[in-house]
Amino acid sequence: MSIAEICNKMYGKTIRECSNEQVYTALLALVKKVTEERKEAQERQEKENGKKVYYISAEFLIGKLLSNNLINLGLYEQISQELEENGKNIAQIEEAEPEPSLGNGGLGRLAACFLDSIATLNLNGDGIGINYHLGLFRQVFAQNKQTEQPDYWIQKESWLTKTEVQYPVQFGKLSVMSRMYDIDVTGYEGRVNKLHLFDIDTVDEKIPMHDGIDFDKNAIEKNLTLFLYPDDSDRAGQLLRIYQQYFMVSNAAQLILSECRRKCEKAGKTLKNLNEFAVIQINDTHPTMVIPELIRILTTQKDIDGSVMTMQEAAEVVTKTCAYTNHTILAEALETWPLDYLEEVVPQLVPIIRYLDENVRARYTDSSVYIIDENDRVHMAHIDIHYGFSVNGVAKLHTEILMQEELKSFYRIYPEKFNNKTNGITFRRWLLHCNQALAAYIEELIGADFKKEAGELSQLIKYADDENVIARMLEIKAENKKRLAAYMQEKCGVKINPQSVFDIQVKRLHEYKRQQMNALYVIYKYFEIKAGNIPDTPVTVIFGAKAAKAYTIAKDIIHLILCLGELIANDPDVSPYLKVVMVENYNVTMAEKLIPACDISEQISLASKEASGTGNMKFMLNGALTLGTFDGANVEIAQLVGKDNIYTFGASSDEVIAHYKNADYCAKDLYEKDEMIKKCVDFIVSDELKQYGDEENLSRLYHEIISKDWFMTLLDFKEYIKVKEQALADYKDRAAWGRKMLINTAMAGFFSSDRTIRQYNTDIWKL
Ligand code: H53
Repeated sequence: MSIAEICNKMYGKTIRECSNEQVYTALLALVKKVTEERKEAQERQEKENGKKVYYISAEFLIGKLLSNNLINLGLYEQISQELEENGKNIAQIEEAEPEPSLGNGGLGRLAACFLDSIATLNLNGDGIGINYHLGLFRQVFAQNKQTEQPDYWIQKESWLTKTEVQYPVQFGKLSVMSRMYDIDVTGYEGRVNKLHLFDIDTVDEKIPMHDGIDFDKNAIEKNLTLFLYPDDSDRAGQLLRIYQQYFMVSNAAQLILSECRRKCEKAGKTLKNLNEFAVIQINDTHPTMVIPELIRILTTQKDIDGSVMTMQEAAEVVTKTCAYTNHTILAEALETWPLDYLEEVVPQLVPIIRYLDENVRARYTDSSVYIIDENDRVHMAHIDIHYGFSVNGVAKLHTEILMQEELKSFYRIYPEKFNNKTNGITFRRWLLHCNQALAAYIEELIGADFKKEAGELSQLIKYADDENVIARMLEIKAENKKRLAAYMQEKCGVKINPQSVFDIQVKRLHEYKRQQMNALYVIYKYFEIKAGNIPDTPVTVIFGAKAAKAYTIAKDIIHLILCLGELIANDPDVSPYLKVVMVENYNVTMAEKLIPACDISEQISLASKEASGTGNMKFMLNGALTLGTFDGANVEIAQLVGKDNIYTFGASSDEVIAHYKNADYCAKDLYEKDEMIKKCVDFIVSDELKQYGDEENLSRLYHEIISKDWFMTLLDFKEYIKVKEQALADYKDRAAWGRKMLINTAMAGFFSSDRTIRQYNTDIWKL
C-alpha cells in the first residue's frame, strides 16, 4: 500500500490535504506494515532454535524512529520523493514525531546504536527495558535556571505495539502484573529484531506532580514505570529505583526462560544448557539482579526433566550465560544498595545474594571482592564480575584502568574474563540520516560500500590533497551551519552567525565532563575582547546538557552558562565576536542538527573519568575537529587521525590518578598563584554577572571551584585556553582546516557500532 492509499483510507484525504501529523501517522502505519511483512518472511526462513543475545538496559535512547526505519527498510528516497511531489517535506513530517526520552546519555544511546547494528549484522538479539511513560524530564529554562517538566511522549499511535505477554512480578509487599510492549528494530538491509519494554497497566500519568516532577514515590502501582531515574536523593527514591530494576529483570528472566524452555525442549535438552540458547549482556549494573533472579527461578521451579537445580548448579548455569559491561569508574555510578532496602523490596533475592557472597568469602580472603561489605551494602558490580563470564570496558584506556586500578583485585582473580570493546555509533543515524549532503558526496567519491562497511571511508584519504574535494567538504559544512542557524532561529528564537566558528559541547552535565572549564574559557575570551583583542573569526560557543534534578552544582554550572550568555548578548563591545548559547532540552533530535554543523568538538573531561564518550565519535565522523583531553575514546581518535588533526591538551590519566592517590591537588594554590585564573574565577561572583543571576548559586559554584574542584578544572585550564586559541587561529586557513576535517571523516570507520558488535559477537556472544 502507498502513502496516498493509507492517507485516503485513514482520513479520506489526499497527501496534500493531510496535516503533517496525519502524514506522520500514515507513515507510521506504512512502516509497521512493511516491517511486519519482513518479519513474517524472516520467521518462515528461520528455525527459532539458535542462540540469542538479550541486551538488558535501563536506558534505550532510541530517538525518533521514522527516518531511521525508512532508511533501514530502503524506503527513504522513494517516500521523500512521493511526499515532495505532493507538497510535503520529509524533514517537516519528522517534526511531528515525538522523541521518546527513554535514556539519559551515552549509555542509553549506545544501547540504541547496538540494537541497530545487531539487526543490521543479521544477529538474533533483542533489547529488554522499561516503558517509562515520561522518560527523562523535559528541561525548561526560567530565570537562567533549569527547571524540570514531565515529558509525555506516548501518543495514541506510536512505535509501541501492545502485546498479550504478561508476567506476575512479586515484590516484598505487593505483586503486580506486567505487560510487554514491543518496538520493532529494523536492521539496515538486515533482519528485524525487537525491543521489549515492560510496563504495568495501573501506572497513572495523571498522578499529581509538584514542582515539576515531584510525585508520591510510595505509590508503586501508580508510579513504577512513570519516570526514568526518579530523584533518588531520599530513601523512597532509592527504593523506587530498586523496584524498577527488579521489575525489569524479573520480566527479563521470565521472558528469557520461556523462550529457552521451548528451544531446549525442541533440542531434547534441559535448562542446564541455557547458555547454548541465550547470552545476557548486562548493561552497567542496573540489570544486575537478573543474576540472583535467574538463580532463584532455576532453584525453585522444575526443569524440563522434572528436576530442580541446586544453588551451585544454578549459579554455574547463570555464570555461563551472563556478561557484564562496565561503563564508568566513577564511584557514585557504581551502584551499591543497602541490604535492608533489598530486604524490603525483594526479600526473595536476599538469601541468594547472601549465598553468592558466602561462596566468594569461602574462596577469597581479599575483602575488596566481597559482595556484601562491612556496612551491609551490596556491590552490584561484584555480583556481575563473580557470576558472569565476561567483563568488558568500553574504550582501551578505560579497560586498562579497570584492570590496573579500579577492578585490579578482580583482574587478579579472573584475568580471562576481562576484555575491551571500544564503543561505536551507528552510521545510519549519525551520517546517512543527519548529514545527507555529506553522505551523498562521499558516495560520489568512493561509492556506496561505506554504508555497510564503514572501514571503506578510509578511501577518502586519497582526496586529502585535492583542493576541489576539500572545497566541497567546506561548502557542505557551511550549508549545515546555515541550516542549524535557521533551525535555532525558528525553534528557539536564537540568532547565531553561520559565519562564526561553531564550538560545541553537548553531553550530560557533570563536573567530570568540565562544562565549567569551557564556561571559564568564555570568561577569558570576554576579557580578551574587552581588552581589544578581537578574534579573526567570531566564535559561537554552544552548550547542551541536562543536569540531574538533585545535582546542585551541575545546576549551578547551567546557571553560570545562561548568565554568561545573557551578559555577553547585552554587551555591544563583545556580542559581535562572541556568543554563548545553551540549547534547551538537549536530546537526540537536537544532536542530529548540531553535530553536522560543528567545527570544534569539545571533549574535555578530566583524563581517566570519561569511560569512552560516543559524542566524540559522532562529531569526528561529521568532520568536526576534536578539542580534547587524553581520555576515553579520545585517545583512540588521536591515534587514528594523528596529532596534526586533533587538538589535545591536559594532564594524562596517570598524572590524574597519581593526584588522587597522593591527595596533592590543591585548586586554591592554582587560583591564588595565577592572576589570570583568579581573574576568570572571580568573575563568577562579580557584580556584572550577578545582575543576570542568583548570588546563592554563583557563589556556591565559586567556592566549589576554589576550595574543592574535585575534577581538577584549574589544573588543565591554562593549557586548554592555549590549545583552543590555537584551534581558533588555525580555523582561518580554510584549506588546511578542510584537510583536517576530511581526515577525521576518513578515519572514523573504526567507530562504527557494526565493528563493535562484530567484536562482541566474536569474543563474547558467539551467536
Ligand atoms: O556510557 C557511555 C560512555 C560514557 C559513559 C556513559 C555512562 C552513562 O551514560 C550512564 C551511566 C554510566 O555508568 C556511564 O559516561 O563515557 O561512552 C557508553 O559506554
